[in-house]
Amino acid sequence: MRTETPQPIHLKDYQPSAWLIDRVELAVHLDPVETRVISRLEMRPNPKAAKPGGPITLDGEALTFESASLEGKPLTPEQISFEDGRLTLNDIPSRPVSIEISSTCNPQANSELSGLYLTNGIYCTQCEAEGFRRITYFLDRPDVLARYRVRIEADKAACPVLLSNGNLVAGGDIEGCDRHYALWEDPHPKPSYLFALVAGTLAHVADRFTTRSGREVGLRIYVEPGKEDRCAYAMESLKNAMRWDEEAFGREYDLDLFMIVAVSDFNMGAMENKGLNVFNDKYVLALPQAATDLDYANIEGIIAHEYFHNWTGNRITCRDWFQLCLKEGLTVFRDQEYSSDVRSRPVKRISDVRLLRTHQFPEDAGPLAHPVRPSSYIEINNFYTATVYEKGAELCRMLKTLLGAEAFRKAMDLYFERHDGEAAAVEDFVRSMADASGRDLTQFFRWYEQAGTPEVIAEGSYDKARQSYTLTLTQTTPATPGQTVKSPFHIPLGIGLVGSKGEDLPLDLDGKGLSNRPVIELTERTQSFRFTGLKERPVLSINRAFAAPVKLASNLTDDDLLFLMAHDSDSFNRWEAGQTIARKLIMEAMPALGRSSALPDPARYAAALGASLENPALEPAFVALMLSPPGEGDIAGELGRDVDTDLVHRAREWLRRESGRILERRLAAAWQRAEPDPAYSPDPLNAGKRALRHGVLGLLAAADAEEGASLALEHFGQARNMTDMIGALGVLIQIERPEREEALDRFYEQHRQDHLLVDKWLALNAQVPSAGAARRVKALMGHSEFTLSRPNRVRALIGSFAGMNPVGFNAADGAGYDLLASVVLKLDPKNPQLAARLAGNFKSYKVLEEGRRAHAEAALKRIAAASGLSRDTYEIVTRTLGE
Ligand code: B3K
Ligand code: ZN
Repeated sequence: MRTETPQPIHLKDYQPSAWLIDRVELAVHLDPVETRVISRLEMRPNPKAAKPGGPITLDGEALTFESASLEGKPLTPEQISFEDGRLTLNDIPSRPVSIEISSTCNPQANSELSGLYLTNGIYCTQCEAEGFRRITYFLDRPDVLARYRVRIEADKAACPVLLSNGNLVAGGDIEGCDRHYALWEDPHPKPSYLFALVAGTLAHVADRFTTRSGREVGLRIYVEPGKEDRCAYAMESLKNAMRWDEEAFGREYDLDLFMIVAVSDFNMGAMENKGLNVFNDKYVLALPQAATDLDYANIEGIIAHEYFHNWTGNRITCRDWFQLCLKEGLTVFRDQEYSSDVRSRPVKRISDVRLLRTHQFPEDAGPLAHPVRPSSYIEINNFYTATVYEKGAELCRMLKTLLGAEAFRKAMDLYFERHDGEAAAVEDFVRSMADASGRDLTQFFRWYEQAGTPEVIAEGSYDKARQSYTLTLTQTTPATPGQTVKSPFHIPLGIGLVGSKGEDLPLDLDGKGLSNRPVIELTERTQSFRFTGLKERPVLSINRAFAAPVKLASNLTDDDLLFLMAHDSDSFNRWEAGQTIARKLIMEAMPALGRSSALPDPARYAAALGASLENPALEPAFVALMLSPPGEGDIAGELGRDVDTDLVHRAREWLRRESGRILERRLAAAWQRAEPDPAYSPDPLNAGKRALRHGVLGLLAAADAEEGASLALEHFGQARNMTDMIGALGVLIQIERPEREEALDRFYEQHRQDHLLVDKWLALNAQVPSAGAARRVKALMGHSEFTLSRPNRVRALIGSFAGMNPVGFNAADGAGYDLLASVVLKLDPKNPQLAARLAGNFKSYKVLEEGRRAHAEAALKRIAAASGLSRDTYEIVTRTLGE
């Protein structure tokens, strides 16, 4: 329990450790309530420290200390002191020493799921960011890299499988008892956050991979016995990712064994521990009748992400936690590129931008805004954010855009060559980019240090007499907490000038051809670009492929946007044009709905959607994305203040309803046309056809609730795979009709045996967009299936409610906020990481209209006033309130 106000840690205070650890030998005696860890550390003073050597202070948390010795000699009580869980060993000579420490921990009591814990009878660890200190006393910081040898000993019957990082070097029974042991050795030095240990009753599937240079790698996926038949897709994904990293980045795997373990209780998606990835089982297990197309895509992407960390994160790790984006942003970028290569690039790009707009833009616009590389934190686990991950990936993408593919690859090679085996900083990465390309990236570096989403205004004008087109770009970035003044960013923007037949016109920028790499660079606050040799007025297509994570406004007319929607050769901007028109229509509809004055006319927008529906050249998944207008959070962000979430919802529904009505016949035809192969396959084409059908069904239902509900119920009843089932339910939950409850009940009855499907059922319930949603969620919290002890359950019910149900969560009476506050308070003592993450759902409360804002603020204050709040929740709540 916390007694004092938590203090922030600052980037500027970074100091190298006074001691280094070269080797670690752990002996772990597993026991549910008293696991003993004896650790032998080979340590030496760090020559790079300001004061090498001196007393050794080791991090520790929730440990029971037993003894410590120096070179075999027990340390006396006078030589040992404790402060805030940390252990200090005094009188240590300033030379290489060997320290041995014995301590115990209690896995069964570990509800935080950080350190060593038990889930479904399986021992499992999670050490990132600072969980290793909950297993043994250690220099638990990422710039201390050591070689590990781990001996695990456990009851044979309870734990037939004993796993740790690296290669298995020995194992066997222990005479005279029911226990056995395994000895693991990891030849690669690693920081403690990459340590892992798993033990229990697990089955596995095995495969092999031969690397480009001929190394034979054994691949294993461990799951609960009986689930082996659900691992095939994950295994294929792993092999594809391994091959891709060799081809795209020249990176090979470096151990004889690569293991993945799927567990059902995990604080996040997955963890890249060296050679032993631990996964939330929802990102491993898949069968057509139990996983959706989206699940398949997530499995593919997350398996790849964790695997790619082996180079970006593990071989080159982070100097300190402020550098988190160095591994996370870069690895997200790599997994996005991988998915783009094995699936559809435009569809992946659009999906990623939608995610950025839903999660990162609001973060950047609210009280929790922080730079991609933050300069201070109270609890590092609060910084595994959309900004560090998704915006961090955008920065890597912009570097690639600025350098070009070839120079970017050279720069990546240089980065690996220079920093392999090191704990690096963001500066090292950007320096490799600059050195390999000869580009000055000084201004670009601001992207890492300044928070907030830049707003770019693009104004173009055509001069017929001169046959030139002048584009004036202006950038501004709103103030964010602690950063009131912003300097201009270095912004690369993909550009096209589209001729009247839809063709890309040659780009002649001040006499310089741009056609090879059609990218312009905005570095000033305002800058003009003049294109010449244009015989007709072109239509501007700017920020193609969403090269820069900015908000864009332009003087494009509705005609221009409709034209781009039909003709732009850049698929992203084709989709974006539709989004821009839809956003405008929704914004215009809002005051009209409020006052029942004249509504805008969506006919031309709907007609353009209709044309996309019938264009055989477009991939179904792309058309599905076209059909969906910007999300409610996106609209709220655009409004920026006094948001009435009900009105936003009504306006968006109005547009969907009108579009559905106008297109009714054409939608019905598309429904027939998009029928996928009857045998389920999760491949992008068939998945796209299903996505399109569900998009179509959604619009039909928006147009006619009765018809829509019956069609959706029929689709639900006939569904032969989980995607169709969830697709139908996703439509039904939007409709206030008895079919909704019928389908939800049937789903539960059919699938109550499968915990991943119970989670889906809870999540669907949580997303029913009604003012009474909080009541439904509260009732489900009393359901026998619900427990606060399982993160997936909590995220499914509470996370979906607060994060994906804007109408329900923001109900005008404040019931949604009260519910969330109560859950956060109950959860905080058990699992502070998860509690803080849920509390993050208040991040946009300041844009709400007065009544809602007051309710949300009261709920936040109720949390803030609680005594003994965790550092995690304390930090989120106080920052959100702006205290
Ligand atoms: N590196 C982990 C996340 C750890 C989160 C710690 N609170 C998974 C990933 O990004 O690959
Ligand atoms: Zn990651």
